[in-house]
Amino acid sequence: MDRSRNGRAAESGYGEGIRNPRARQRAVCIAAGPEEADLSELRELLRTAGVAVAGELHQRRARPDPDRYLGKGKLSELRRVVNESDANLVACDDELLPRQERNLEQEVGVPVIDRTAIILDIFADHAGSAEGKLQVELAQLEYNLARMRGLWTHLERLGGGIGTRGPGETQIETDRRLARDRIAALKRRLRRTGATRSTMRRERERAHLPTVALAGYTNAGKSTLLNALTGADAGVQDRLFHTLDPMTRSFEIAGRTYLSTDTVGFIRKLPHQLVEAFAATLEEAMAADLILHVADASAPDDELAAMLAAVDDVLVEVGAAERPRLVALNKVDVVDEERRRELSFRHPRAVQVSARTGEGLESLREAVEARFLAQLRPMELLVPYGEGGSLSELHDVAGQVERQDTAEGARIRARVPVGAAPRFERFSVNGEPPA
Ligand SMILES: Nc1nc2c(ncn2[C@@H]2O[C@H](COP(=O)(O)OP(=O)(O)OP(=O)(O)O)[C@@H](O)[C@H]2O)c(=O)[nH]1
Ligand SMILES: [Mg+2]
Repeated sequence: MDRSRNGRAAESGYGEGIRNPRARQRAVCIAAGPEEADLSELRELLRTAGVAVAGELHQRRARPDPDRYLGKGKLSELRRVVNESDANLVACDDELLPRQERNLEQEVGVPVIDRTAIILDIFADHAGSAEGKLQVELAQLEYNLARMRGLWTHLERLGGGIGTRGPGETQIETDRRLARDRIAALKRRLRRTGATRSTMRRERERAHLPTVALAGYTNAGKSTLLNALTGADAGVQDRLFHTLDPMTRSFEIAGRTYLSTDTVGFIRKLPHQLVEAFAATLEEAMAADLILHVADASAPDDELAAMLAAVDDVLVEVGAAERPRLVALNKVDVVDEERRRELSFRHPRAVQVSARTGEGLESLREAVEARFLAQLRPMELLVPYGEGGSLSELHDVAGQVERQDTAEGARIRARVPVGAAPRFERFSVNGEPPA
């Protein structure tokens, strides 16, 4: 629930804890791996999910224990930390195998939830559109089916808190078949909504407007940047995965109209169930002429590098590896001069911007335009006055044009995006199109 939007917390007069049962959940975060884990992102995920963090515990080992995730000794330490901190949940930074999860729960005596389940829960909470809800439900079912638990979380939201939604274990076995049927039905429905979307895309393509997709780590400021560029009013929140549904808005650079799409953010170890469920949406959004990769420049260097790489990975997964890309290092308003210099040294081709203050947006527009200039074809046209429709279309795709009115029609010099050029070919007076 978007608290700021429904404003219920303020009106009800009840504390968060009463209105939101998850506020009473207190989790101990755990991670196991060869390097000391940075659990700040898991904390952020939990904060977004409304769960308090009561403590954390790392274990350095080559790889997690295949049966219990942690080693024997660490397990008793975990029991102690859970007791001492009065936690009622354990949150794991990795996706757990079903048996690791079961064994951990038995050993520690409180519910255990993994990174994937937390992300799925946040997505379920933030999904707004019908399609988004179907996609999240599909991902949750796939995840739950593998663990034979809480299969009907999507139908019966008991509100018992993260990881505890659903009527319990009793019906699970008998419901497996129903779950598979439901998965098949969801896939069918998603294919149908996907078909509607591609119709919409064809409409857009017919307009031949150049498209810019915003991609980036969750919370990097994609929606804020969409708003700054286009004057849209996309929702902005300091929480992870605020945006789930794509939003497309137009903006102008030098009189030429561009379309920009904001969509779901990425994260390290993005659950594959979600990537699959959102694949159609993501593929479509990322099939843009240019991908504007928005990154949070206020993050420390290693974190920034890891986030940039995580986004690149997802782009590969959704088949957008080959698309032209431009990096926008956002939030430079909170970055000092020295760090800015360092950033421009490390990322010489990136544009430093602040979607919040508007700083650097002009350079960003120029950089976007520069990418498209290479894809523009200079054309000299003679458009008869009777072709008013073509003329206004030309203005949309070509922006500023040189125009001279003659007896036969409007003589126009314009730089037309190569995709749109063929439609104006019949008015061309500058001979053969270049090969
Ligand atoms: N200081 C600063 N904060 C920013 C800037 N741009 C965005 N933010 C903040 O960063 C947070 C996330 O911004 P969003 O625009 O919602 O980020 P997003 O990438 O769309 O995030 P998701 O949709 O959740 O993936 C919000 O608190 C914004 O106010 C910026 O240029 N400077
Ligand atoms: Mg957003």
